[in-house]
Amino acid sequence: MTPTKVSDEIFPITTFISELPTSFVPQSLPSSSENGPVSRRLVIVGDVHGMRKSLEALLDKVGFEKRNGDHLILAGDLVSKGPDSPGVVDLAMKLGATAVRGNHDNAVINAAAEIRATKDSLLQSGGLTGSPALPETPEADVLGNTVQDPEVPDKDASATTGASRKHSAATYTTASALSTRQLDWLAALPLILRIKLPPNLTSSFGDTLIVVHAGLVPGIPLEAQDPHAIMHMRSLVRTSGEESEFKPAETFGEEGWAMEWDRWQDKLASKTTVIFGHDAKRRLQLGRYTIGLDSACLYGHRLSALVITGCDGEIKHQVIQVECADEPVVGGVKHGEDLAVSEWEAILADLQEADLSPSRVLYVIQPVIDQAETEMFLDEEMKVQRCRLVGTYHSVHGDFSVLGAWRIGMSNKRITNMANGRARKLGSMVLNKD
Ligand SMILES: [Mn+2]
Repeated sequence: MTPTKVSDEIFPITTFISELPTSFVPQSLPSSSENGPVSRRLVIVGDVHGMRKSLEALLDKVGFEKRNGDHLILAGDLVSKGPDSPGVVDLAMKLGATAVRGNHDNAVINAAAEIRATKDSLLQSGGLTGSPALPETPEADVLGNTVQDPEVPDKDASATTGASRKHSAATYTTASALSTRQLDWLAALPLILRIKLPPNLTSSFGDTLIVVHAGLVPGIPLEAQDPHAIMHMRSLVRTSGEESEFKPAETFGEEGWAMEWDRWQDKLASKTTVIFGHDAKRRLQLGRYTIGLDSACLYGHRLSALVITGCDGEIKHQVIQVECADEPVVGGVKHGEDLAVSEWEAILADLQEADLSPSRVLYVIQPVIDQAETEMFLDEEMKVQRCRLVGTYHSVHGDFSVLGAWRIGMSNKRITNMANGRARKLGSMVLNKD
């Protein structure tokens, strides 16, 4: 599962595997002391994606106290897509949190490096005259602002950058919003965090806890795990006659990689439990030796924390969740999720009644007006696809906002919808009949 697209390139890794300092590892402490409760808990949180208010609400509910020895760990994808990526990184830095790099964190630091390189080359060639960071970001695309759609790479932008865009608009926006200090902090995150649990405490986790963003392949030593797969994988494909029994895959598969991990751990004397995120579709996953914490806060569901504590000779854990406290990225159909033909038809039928009610945050749509077909970058998951521009219109809170040839249809066998950022637009994806 090596990166096949430029957008997936792995930003130079400072630390591949990091050990959590023992000072943060839960010990068997008395449940209270003279000065009140001593917590010293590990609080591991799934994909935050710039949802700062939700993270704050979750820490509040957990009763997080750094001065009592609580330590925050973030399972990657701290940034991108949500409303306040800088705020999330700020909070993580302020709390002295530990984190691992997610695929979106990786994309954002790549995009930031690209923006910097473009600026530098423009400066050198004398071509930079106080223009905004390039490639263009969708800053101007907030509600009621403009009818021009930045999702369609216009000729001017590519002429200026000298290259087509490698990342989604959301990635560039996030990269531009983060300070150098924040980007440096993100870039220094390890891909794997290892936590050796104290041998004098009994634990259902086994001897070792691992935090990664997406997953690990059973039967391969940590040192030999593939960096790209660690940040992207969701399932495993069984192989035969290969070095490893399994190949990691980004697709959801029939079951997640975690099921296989659990089966493998059952055969081992020394167990390792993996805490991960990245799989919003499956939401909270509680396996025997795997805990998936991406509970789709970005899409308006929940943000989850695994709270681990040492108490009475035991490592104990519980999951604490809050409902999303931020504006979710999309109200309605979820970003990137495929629509069945019948669902698509239902949406179109619904819209024919032109019932643009204020309770329905966003809409697109008009039936397809065939336009140019071209290779376009969709997002980090779908990468570059052969696409077709389609006619759309957008309504926000019931008001018509924009008419335009805006988004794209993938001209393969799927119908997909996409939405984008704070502009709350939903783009229609159409089926190519051939
Ligand atoms: Mn992810």
